[in-house]
Amino acid sequence: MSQENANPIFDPATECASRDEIRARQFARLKEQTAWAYERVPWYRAQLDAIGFLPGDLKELADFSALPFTDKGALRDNYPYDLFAVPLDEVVRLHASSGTTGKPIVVGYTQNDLEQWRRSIMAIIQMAGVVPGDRVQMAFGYGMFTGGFGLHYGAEGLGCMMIPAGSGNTERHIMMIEDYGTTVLVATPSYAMHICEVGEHMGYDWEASSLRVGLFGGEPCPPKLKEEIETRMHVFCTDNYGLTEVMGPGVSGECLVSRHQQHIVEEQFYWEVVDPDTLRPVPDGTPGELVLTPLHKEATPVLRYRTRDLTRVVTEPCGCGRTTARMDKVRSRTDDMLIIRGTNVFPSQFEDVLHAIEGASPHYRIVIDNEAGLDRLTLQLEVTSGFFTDSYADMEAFRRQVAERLHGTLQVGVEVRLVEPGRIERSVGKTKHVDDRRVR
Ligand code: DLL
Repeated sequence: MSQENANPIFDPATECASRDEIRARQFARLKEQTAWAYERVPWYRAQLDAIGFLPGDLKELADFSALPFTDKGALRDNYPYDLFAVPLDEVVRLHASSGTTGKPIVVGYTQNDLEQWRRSIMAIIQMAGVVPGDRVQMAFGYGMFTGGFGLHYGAEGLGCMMIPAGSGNTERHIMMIEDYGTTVLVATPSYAMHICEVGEHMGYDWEASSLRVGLFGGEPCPPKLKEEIETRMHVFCTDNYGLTEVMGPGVSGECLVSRHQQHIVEEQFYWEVVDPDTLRPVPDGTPGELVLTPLHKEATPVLRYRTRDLTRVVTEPCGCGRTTARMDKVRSRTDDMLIIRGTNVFPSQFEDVLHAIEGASPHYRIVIDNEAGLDRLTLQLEVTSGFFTDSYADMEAFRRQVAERLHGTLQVGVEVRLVEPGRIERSVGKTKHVDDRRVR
């Protein structure tokens, strides 16, 4: 699909500046952020003290790579507020995302953080061809997940009409698109595909629909899926990337020219790409793990956050006129985090839930596949021999209990299938708990 609309640049002064100007502005902000974290967060002070680094030692950009990384573990260990850099009465919003185990990781926003976030979103949605006056229908949930509120306020800020439908109830989404003349749909790509298929079954004519742009993100959008959504739903499908730890959505977005890469909002984020083994920076354009430092974060500043996302970043100017760096689509991670319908799930969370349930054996397999475009999560679980009975009612009650506990922890539905003791294949080497059958 072509996007005929004019695609003005949100802020030419920052998005079209020379590379030197961009890096110079980033360096000035990095100095501020490093001092902010050092002076206000004991954990950061201890990290920097441990290597004898004072914020004043940042004399040039290259010095920044001497700083230690921050990872999910640091956020987990400091749950919930120990990494906050402002008094809690200056925090006006909390969001959270799954931790590897037990507790989630929590981030906070001051009024100014929300304003910066709004600006990032305005930049990336305008890249995608969204203009003031567009009618934007939200299919992300409005909850602790950053996707709903983040994109909501950014789209409102740009002057769009927000339709806060929220997640779920697919038929109602289709009705709203038709009745309200929705022009932009915000969703995970897999949920967009599902909406498309449900519409087709209802006999909805996507070609005649008002829908023009898909603002998708929160999970990888493989090229095949993108192509399929564009052809069947007749929308211009754009992908945007972000993560809770550094802000939420709004880190990078796809413009109308560079369809396989995403412009990083460099006014807000300093990016580095490192070799995931040596953790040393790699030359521009070389694949590696993305490391991000938000440049304006007051409530929860983060220095050198290891995203675990694998990508490559190039800095040549883009045909759209922007000079901001572009990252390749993220297709894989260096850890075992799974993204199920936009929700982050770690196999270790299954482990923790099962460990606490009497009768659940340590032998299980997590199977992920797609049905009608939607990810489906199934747990095949062996029951311990002492617990296994022929009573259907007992086993069904047990199955339900496992499913409910998993749902409570993971925030996504899991179909639990019980199997007899000894049925899950034992492996000789590393046990493979996850069988991801999704087509990529
Ligand atoms: O998914 C933020 C977001 C919401 C981005 C809505 C875009 C739209 P988390 O729940 O913390 O935050 O998950 C972050 O999801 O490290 C990636 O592995 C993955 N991810 C997010 N967007 C994309 C994308 C939000 N467009 C983690 N392509 C990240 C590939 C993505 N992976």
